[in-house]
Amino acid sequence: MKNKKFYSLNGLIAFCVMLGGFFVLSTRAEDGYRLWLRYDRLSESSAKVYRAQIKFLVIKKSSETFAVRSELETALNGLLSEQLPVSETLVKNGALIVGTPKNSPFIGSLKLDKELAELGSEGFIIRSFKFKNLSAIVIASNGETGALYGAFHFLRRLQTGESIKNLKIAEKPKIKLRVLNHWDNPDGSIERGYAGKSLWNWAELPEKVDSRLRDYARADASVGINGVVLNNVNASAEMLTPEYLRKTAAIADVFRAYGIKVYLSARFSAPIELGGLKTADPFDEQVRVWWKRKADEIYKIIPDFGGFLVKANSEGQPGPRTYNRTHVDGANMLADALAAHNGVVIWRAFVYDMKPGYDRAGAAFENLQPFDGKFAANVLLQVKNGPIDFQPREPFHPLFGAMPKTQLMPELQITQEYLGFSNHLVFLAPMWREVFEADTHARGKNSTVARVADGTLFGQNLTGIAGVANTGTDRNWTGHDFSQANWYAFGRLAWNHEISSAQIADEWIKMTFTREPKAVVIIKKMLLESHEAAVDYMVPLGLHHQMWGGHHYGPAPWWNTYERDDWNPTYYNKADANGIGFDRTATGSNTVGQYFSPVRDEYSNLKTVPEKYLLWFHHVPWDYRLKSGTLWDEMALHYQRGVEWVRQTRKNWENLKGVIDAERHRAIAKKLAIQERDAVWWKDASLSYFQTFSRRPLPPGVEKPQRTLDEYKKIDLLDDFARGIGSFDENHQ
Ligand code: GCV
Repeated sequence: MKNKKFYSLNGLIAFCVMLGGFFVLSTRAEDGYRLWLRYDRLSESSAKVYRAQIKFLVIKKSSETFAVRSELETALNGLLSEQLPVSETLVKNGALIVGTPKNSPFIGSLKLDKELAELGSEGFIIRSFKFKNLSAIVIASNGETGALYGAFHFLRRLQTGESIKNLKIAEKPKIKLRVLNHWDNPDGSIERGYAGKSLWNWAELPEKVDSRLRDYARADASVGINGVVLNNVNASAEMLTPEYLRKTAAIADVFRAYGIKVYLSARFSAPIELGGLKTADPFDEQVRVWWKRKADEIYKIIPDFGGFLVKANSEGQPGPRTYNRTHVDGANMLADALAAHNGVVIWRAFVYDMKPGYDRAGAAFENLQPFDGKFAANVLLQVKNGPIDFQPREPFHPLFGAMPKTQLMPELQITQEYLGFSNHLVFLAPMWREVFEADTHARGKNSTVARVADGTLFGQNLTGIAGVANTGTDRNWTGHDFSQANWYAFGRLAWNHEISSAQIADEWIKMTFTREPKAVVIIKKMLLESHEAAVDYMVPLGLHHQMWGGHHYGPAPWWNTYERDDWNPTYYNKADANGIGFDRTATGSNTVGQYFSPVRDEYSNLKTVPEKYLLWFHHVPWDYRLKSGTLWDEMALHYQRGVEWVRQTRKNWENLKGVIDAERHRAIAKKLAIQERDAVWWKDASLSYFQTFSRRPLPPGVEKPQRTLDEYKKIDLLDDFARGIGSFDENHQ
């Protein structure tokens, strides 16, 4: 991708295009780098209204306030196209006063102590004040980070065209640790990364720190992300060497001003690899001492280090079970080493063993639920949203609700490993909301996954949420310009899981693309419908894990050659002459029994299981009657519907030509072309294969496959893609 400047004048090209009589707008070239923090000048009429209320900025000038001050100055000067005067103390009519009671005498005088104390150091208030002839807006928090979050919140109102009159806003995050997990390797590659190389340039660090890291931190802070695990959970011990710790410290120095702590994935066997010990047994005294010393060493150079993330005894990673110890033994040993420094251990529940005849969906529960109440106070158990592995749709993970004495931390995947990489437009907020809103019934009605996560269901204090990052060195950060929306949505939902997908989409569109009302409606529809459409053309009605082996791009429902059965799509679809689907009820694996009643009863019963989970829980005859037809016909129609959605979306996007800047419009149009091709491929390959069992014709309205099943089996869609339509990074050229 071409290297362009952050504020590229190069692309200041204005278009005036009439579109269907609706749109007359000017656009300028954009490369997506500025994300949702573009701060371009508002229309003169909006700017005028805001300028009447914001005449100057009152904020302390110190290194502690640098992040918030520079953001506000850049943003306000850009949005209002006026150089705002800045003062430390002079409070006059039209002042925007920002700070904490400690650094702002004016805020100190407002007697907000009790209110601010309740909101904590990350919470904030934004309030309009009137004193005699003076009106002012105050953004206040007990902490610098809260003031920064308040500033971003205020700026969002301006960017999205909201009123700033009579403000009375008080916010605090619902979840404490809002963490991105980067699966970045020391060599710069990213496991399941589809947007270039790692943002951390280990070879150049710590001497040279890429200025891009600050923009990354700004973007994170703007949505309230306060933690970043820098390296892959398939961890290299090298990350814990003094050399890499110095590099990590340099990154932490940049992030600190933005309220972001760094964490590292720790390789469990590091005492052997780095310490020369013979074992990594958590009960071995030398091992315990090694970790304690390592923790001391880390905190010496990174005093606010967050802690360790650990993938143990999973997919070949070392762990305590290698030494006949338990997950608790391993996690608590590390927790002990970090406790003195207030660090946490985030222990992953993504653990599954291959036993003959077993159901992978039940494995994490079997492995970890018995340890409820045994983990140390500074351990969080990180649980993927569903029981298998970030599939396009999964029912919620049965561990949610089942470990009331353990701090469960949902893990979401922002990067689209199973969802078309950075080629497909799939907005994930609706999928995540579906999980948050799922009712576990652990304590009767309204025992939602969200309430497990935010600690209100079981009264837990330490809470967290993780998202596997989708960023890289691509100029637009995420490969697909629309994938930026998933980074944004993760942060917004981590802050408050009650924000609707529609609101998140609305904010993001207005800040990232346009505030033109009709365009907003069109783009919002694209975003909000996209997840359901992707499920339709990939894995409708509860199918799962039907992707090509290894890279997981494109369909391969016939795949059965992996030694590990549970890596084979055939293990999951179980298609045969009788029907299709994984029986997880009492007549099958019975892992549905891991859910509380009445969820387990609802899912067990063919009559009551939601159609979206049908084939997740049941093996269903091809001629079984669903609400509107036989299973076979309905399945085929779902695939076709997904394809048609992409076609229609391409048309809708075409209609936005001239409304959206030319560069991003073109890039997205190319991605949508790829998505259409892939959706057709998914439909054709899947139906061709399943038809060999169903032996039924395609129902009317479903197009015939373009190739033979043999061809689909032979051609790897990802390879074909690389040879064909264009490489990942070409799109912005
Ligand atoms: C980081 C899936 C992915 C792996 C990933 C693993 C995990 O299996 O395919 O790439 O490893 O999940 O979450 O640990």
